[in-house]
Amino acid sequence: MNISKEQFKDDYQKAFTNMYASTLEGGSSTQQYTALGTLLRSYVAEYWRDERERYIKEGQKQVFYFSIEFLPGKFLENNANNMDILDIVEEGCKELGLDFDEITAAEAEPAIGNGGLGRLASCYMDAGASLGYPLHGNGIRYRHGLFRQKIVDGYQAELPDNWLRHRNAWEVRDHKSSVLVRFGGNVYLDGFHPVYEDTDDVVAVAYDIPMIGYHLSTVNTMRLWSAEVPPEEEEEGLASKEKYEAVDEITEFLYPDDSSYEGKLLRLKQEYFFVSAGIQTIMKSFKRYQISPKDLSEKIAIHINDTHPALAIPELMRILLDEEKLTWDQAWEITINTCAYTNHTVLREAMETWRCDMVKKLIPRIYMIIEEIDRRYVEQNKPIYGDELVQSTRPIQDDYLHMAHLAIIGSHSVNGVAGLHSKILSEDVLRDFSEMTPHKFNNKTNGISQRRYLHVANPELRELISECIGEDWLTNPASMKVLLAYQNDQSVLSKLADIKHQNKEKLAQYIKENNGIEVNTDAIFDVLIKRLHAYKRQHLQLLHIIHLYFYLKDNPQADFQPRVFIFGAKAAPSYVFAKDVIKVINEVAETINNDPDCKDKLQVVFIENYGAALAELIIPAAEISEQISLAGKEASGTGNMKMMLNGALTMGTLDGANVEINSFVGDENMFVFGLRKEEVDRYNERASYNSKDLYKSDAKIKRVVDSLVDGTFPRIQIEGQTIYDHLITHNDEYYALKDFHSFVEAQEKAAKLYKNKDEWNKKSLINIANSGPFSADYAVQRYASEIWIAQPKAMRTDKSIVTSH
Ligand code: 73E
Repeated sequence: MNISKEQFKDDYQKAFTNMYASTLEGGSSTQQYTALGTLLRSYVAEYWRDERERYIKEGQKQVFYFSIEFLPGKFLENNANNMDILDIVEEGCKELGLDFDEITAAEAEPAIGNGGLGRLASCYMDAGASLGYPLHGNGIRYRHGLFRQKIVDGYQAELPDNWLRHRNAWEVRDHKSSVLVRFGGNVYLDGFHPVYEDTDDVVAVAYDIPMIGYHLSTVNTMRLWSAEVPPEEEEEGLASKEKYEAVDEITEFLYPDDSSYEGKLLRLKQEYFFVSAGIQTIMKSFKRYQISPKDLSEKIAIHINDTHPALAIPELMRILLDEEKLTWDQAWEITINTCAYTNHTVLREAMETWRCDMVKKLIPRIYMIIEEIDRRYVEQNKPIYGDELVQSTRPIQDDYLHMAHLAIIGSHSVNGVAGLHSKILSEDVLRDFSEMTPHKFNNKTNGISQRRYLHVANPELRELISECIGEDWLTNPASMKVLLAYQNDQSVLSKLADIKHQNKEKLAQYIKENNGIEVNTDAIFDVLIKRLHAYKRQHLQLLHIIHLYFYLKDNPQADFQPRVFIFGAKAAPSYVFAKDVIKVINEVAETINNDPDCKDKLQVVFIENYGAALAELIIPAAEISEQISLAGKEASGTGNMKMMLNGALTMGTLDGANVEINSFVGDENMFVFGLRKEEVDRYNERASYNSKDLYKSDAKIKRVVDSLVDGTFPRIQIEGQTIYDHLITHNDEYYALKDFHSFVEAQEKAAKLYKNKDEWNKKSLINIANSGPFSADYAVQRYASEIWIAQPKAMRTDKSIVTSH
């Protein structure tokens, strides 16, 4: 975008005064942020509108990404960067006497996602807009995002996240796009026509946020829905207090569970609410432009991100049947051709199933349609595939609705999110489906936004890379490979090390201010940041740290490679094991950080309230990227890609996308350890793993595990016992003890390598150079060309958007 600094400063001052009737310098940083965000949004407003109209006029195929979570991170810097005015904004603020860092800090993070799933959706929004694809988000505007985590006495406490307190500068409430969503009541068919009685209606109000592409390629829309009482009910005084409360509740908060599922009615309501609102809107706009529903799958694609939006399938059927009056067969063909589904997990506890009586009561017409989908599925497939296969794959089984089955049956494409994960889906978890419809199954390895995680989060590294290889990599990340030519260039390697050190200093400063701990910035920064879950095995790292602690206590004079272990993780509030792991980490940290034998050698930091915003501070400072899930459990992971991009070396099992990282960089540039997936399967099949035997026969393991319960670390009686029981009494479900020695060895290898700085820096550079293929841009291109069959717009070459300001 073309704008001068002077013009920007002028606009900013005016915008501030318009908004707050006072002067910019006297405003609070929150006000300064809000006015700045609003101003930048106004810069793209006309272009945003024009792009929406252009898509329709040109009849370009639109893609709607339905996701119950988005995790966009902060908007300001990323949007300014994509508008090519980040420097102008930064310098302009400075010249106006404002502190840009304070302004960016004042932006509330929209924590409307839990972790990887939501963050992936947002990376894809960014990539879609940057490449000029008409890719729009459809989700929920939760008034409260994921809880704010506070550590109190080592325990996680959960505080409400009121991210909308100061309003969201980027959103536009579009009440004219409101739609009615019907719940409950009775439905019966009068011929083919459904008659509704006594329904409980809710209005879905649209809030649109612009998704601004890099170099302003295009501006797409992320539409988030908020529930309100229908205005007619309000005006006629028909709505009771209970009704207001029940409606408010629908979009009040995000369920705080990651990779797990609870069959709560409210969650089902949320799912139908945003899906119905989204599908109705899509259909309405097509009517407005007189596009025949028969052409739907040529004009739009609907992406179902995990099973939460799977009701899009029967909802689309409902509209095609009840409103468009198509036959079942016509409607079904259109639905399948329009919808595609991504699976993100193989964990049993994350598989959504709903009690049929619940679905029937909440959304009776939708349930009728699901029953019919099920009936026809059995009728048509039994003669071809036999009873066994059909029974195991039908959507309704034993009075439960299986959402993954519905999603697969109603979609033309089913993909996993990394090579290994997709293989597990088609050969194991979804084998019956892939036998019946192999053509639907495919892999789309996840991708990340290099703009956010490198260009914006680590500008010094961006500069260094551009100094070496020019600027092509900014839009063509595969060409980062050219950087390999510098792997023996001492001057580049030492600049790389300096940048890492500066980023470590920045993080150390944050840790000092927030944890009161002064960490040794010459130590290895060993980082484990992700949601807390037993399968991700934060407790394995904990055991390793305790092992090092004992080593130092036994050998206080040993030549020990200093280490700072950094954790960041939220636990679902009802997940006892996960919460107990947090407590134990904090108490182990307390003991170690206060032990003079460990001073400047071994330090443990738990960073409170880890989320998308803190990730951007921590990732550039990471030297070891911990990706230590049990093989076969982590579908992909994306933190692994982000840390690799910033030059960290992966310490990982052959799980999820670690396998692809390994294939790009080779064994010599990462630390692979642990059981392979096949080995885990073998132990499971034969039930031949006995953690208690291992514990009894292995003195090192025994000592470490016993320390959880023998008072070595005070104040963890109950919590230490939980982990002990998990490991010993309940047979160590995730094989942490089995992988312990292999992990310790890999860690020792890393410590040894770190002493050779040149070698380490070289490997770091090799990791950066090989991270290009993980760009979300490529992932979105693959989705577009292989699943959505959507085209990007022809790109402008001049890159200049001139605003009317
Ligand atoms: O491996 C990650 C993956 O990188 C996976 O665990 C995560 O999705 C990421 C993006 O593909 C994920 N989250 C959920 N399922 N898989 C999930 C399930 C239910 C609620 C919230 C999140």
